[in-house]
Amino acid sequence: MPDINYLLGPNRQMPLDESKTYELNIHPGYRVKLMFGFDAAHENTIILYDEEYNEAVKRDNRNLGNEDWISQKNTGSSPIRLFLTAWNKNPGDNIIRQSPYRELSLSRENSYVQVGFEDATDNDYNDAAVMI
Ligand SMILES: [Ca+2]
Repeated sequence: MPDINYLLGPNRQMPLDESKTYELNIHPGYRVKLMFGFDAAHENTIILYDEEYNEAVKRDNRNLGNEDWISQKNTGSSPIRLFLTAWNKNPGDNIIRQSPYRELSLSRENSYVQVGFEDATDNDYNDAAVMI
C-alpha cells in the first residue's frame, strides 16, 4: 500500500487505517463488479478509493443507496489497485470511525469474494458488506 497522509472517510477528516482497508485489483483485460449491502442501524458508508485515494465509488445506508458498480475494463498491462473501506458513525458519540473488515466468503474458483465490515461489537461483520 502506498504511503499516504490524506484525510479520508465520509467527512475527509480521518487518516486511513491500512489494517482496515481491503485491497482489490482489476487485472488486465478484466472489469470488476461490486454489490453492496447494509444491515445496520448506525450510519455506514462504503468508499472505494483509487490508487491516488480519489473516491471511485461511495455507497451508504442513508442517501446514496447501494446500487451496483461496474468498473471500466482494465486495458493496461498491469493490475489496477483499488482500496475498499467502510466507515461508521455511532449515534452515541457522533464520531465517524473506519470499520474493520473480514472476508466472509470466498468462492471455490475465487470468482467472487464477500467482504464484511463491523460497526460495533457483535462481530457479525454484516453491517456493511461488499460482494466482489
Ligand atoms: Ca455488527
